[in-house]
Amino acid sequence: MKTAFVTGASAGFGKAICRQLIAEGYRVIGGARRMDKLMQLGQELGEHFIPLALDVSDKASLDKAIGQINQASLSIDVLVNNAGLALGIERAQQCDPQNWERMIATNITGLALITQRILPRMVEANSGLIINIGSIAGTYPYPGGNVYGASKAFVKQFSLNLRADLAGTRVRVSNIEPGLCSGTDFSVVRLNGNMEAVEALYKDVEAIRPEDIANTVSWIARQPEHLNINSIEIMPVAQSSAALNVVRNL
Ligand code: NDP
Ligand code: 8X3
Repeated sequence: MKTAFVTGASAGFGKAICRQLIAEGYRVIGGARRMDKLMQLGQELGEHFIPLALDVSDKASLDKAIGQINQASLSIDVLVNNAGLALGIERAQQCDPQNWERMIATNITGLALITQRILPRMVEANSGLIINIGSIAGTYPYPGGNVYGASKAFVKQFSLNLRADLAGTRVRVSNIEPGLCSGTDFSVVRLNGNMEAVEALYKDVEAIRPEDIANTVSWIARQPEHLNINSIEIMPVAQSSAALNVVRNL
């Protein structure tokens, strides 16, 4: 039985990815801070789902979680680095620096350190797949994207650099870069629980669904071993690029 480790499994994409991989016969370790949510998911998914208390932004928690995985002699075939968050939509000059620190600690440091802990065993086994969850925000700038977008640009370049370091091994790395997605807690967290603003964001838009991202993860994992999917950028049909901004009479 193959083992997947999904970070951020208590909600949104992570939860949908766990459901999909369990349905496909994987053993899934689901990590997140909210154990109650993970236990609930465990009741639904059964004995092949292993809930794991994990705060990727806290080194002690991360060390403990990796220690538990190693102690159980579970070797990870697929790592899905999904845990992440955006905090705020203010312009850079108005942002709360604590929000920036939390995004960096979670989306950059946490993702990098989890990868660093899991990678040596994959290289030793000469097998494994790392799927990072980036974002279109790592490619397309927008007002209020500042540190969140930059953290996802890190994920994009980190994924490519891992491929460079893993040359000569069979370990694979992919970056999924989704656009606007509804049905997760992402915007509730970003907009600090302002449900009116959340509803306005998704009003009359057919956005990506968490199941679409779970299907994409599953598709990547089913590719033959001689193929590496470097990156996949996904937007809802309702989303597209806008023209560059020009300010007149500046
Ligand atoms: P959700 O808020 O629904 O889920 C985020 C998950 O990350 C939760 O399970 C949360 O669990 C976990 N998480 C957050 N911080 C930590 C932490 N410090 N340690 C461990 N787990 C953590 O958001 P989404 O499912 O939408 O987002 C998942 C990923 O997809 C993120 O990386 C996000 O940036 C990215 N993304 C989202 C898009 C969207 O529009 N929704 C579009 C593009 C990318 P808990 O709080 O229990 O720890
Ligand atoms: C989330 C997508 O467009 O809200 O990563 O930044 S977006």
